[in-house]
Amino acid sequence: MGKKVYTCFCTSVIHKGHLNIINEALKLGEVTVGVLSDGAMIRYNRFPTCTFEERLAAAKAMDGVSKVVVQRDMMYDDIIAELRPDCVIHGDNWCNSEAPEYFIRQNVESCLKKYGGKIVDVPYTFDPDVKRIDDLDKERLAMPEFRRKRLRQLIKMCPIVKTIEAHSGLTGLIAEKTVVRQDDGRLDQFDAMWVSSLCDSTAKGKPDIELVDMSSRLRTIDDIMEVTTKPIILDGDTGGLTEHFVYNVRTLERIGVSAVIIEDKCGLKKNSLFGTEVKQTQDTIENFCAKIAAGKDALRTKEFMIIARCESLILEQGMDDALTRCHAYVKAGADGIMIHSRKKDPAEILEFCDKFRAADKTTPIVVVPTSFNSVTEAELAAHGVNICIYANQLTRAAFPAMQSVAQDLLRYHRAQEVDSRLMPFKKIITLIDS
Ligand code: SPV
Ligand code: MG
Repeated sequence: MGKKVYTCFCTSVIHKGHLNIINEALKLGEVTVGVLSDGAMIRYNRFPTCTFEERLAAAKAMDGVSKVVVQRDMMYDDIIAELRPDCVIHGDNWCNSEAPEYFIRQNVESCLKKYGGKIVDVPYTFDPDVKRIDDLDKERLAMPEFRRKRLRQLIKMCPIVKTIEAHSGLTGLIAEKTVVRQDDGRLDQFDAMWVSSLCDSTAKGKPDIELVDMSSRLRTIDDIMEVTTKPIILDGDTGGLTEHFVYNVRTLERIGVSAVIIEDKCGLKKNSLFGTEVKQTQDTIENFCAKIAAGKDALRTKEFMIIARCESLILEQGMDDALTRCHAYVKAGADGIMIHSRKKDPAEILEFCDKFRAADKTTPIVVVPTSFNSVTEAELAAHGVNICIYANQLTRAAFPAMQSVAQDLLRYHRAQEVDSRLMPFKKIITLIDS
């Protein structure tokens, strides 16, 4: 009797390379194909360009495959325990100790070792057709119709959508390409990007008072979009005049932004992290609801999200005011709410989330844990939060590093003393696709 052979597919498009693996697998015995679940695929690799059901159907349609199963985790412990295959077959790209998949190979090896199973590494198919198909699949993800809907898809797929600030092509590339291996060996990456008014203004050397106008914000978004595929949430400040907001949401929707978050302040906007130290005025519920409703009315897709940000806790107006406002904003059509706080202790935010969720089970909640930074993503998710935004950490990391290098160049009148703190350009350009 032939051997039990297992291979897992983590792809939206089946090409020559996959067919080659199946052919090699068939030479060994009876082939079971695992299709990686959406949740595992988005942490491991690229966001799928087709649905899970379509990926499953494509695997079932392959000649010679005896069985198709769902692999729910990027690690193989559960699936190997369930199937006990004699061998797991995979492209030999995972043999490269620099590749993120290398640790997955190690995981497979240790799972198989328990009962004498083997890994079969098949030479990776380097072929111009395969590369072209792969490039096309990636490029598709950057197109507005794919990128725009991706935030709503992620909210359904992820326990919490991990979002990081980007304000340039380079920070966009960091958001797009940073992948880490967790202690448990699993890979992780960010899901989405936040184009912060604070960081976009700071990058331009300007205060965060809605001085950087929409044309300039769109230029920043375009720079990011040119080199990334992940969805974008724009910090829309107050949304400006309703008469302008209705035009701006249409532009954002058309270019493929996924969401705009507007805050319930009016007059000269100051950054929320100043709280009551500066004069800030909250809009009336009535006016802000009218702005949300007008924005929703202007949209042409069901994909783009208008998220209402409530400043009641920042402006010390109390929990009840925050809850009343957020429920009213949802009633006016908001697709999500963002609640902000500048307390160090996350208790206030968590209390809000619990109370909001008690009355509204579905509307997405967004938080920005800058001040209450001890809270973990898992805790936020347990309190019903859907999107966690790391709103300014990249800017705050880069600024002191650049400032101290500038000071030392002036201090030593040469560059040698700073060199050990610098990344070689050769390494930086590995981020950039050529
Ligand atoms: C931003 O990043 O610009 C924000 C979030 O609006 S905060 O700075 O915390 O107000
Ligand atoms: Mg802002």
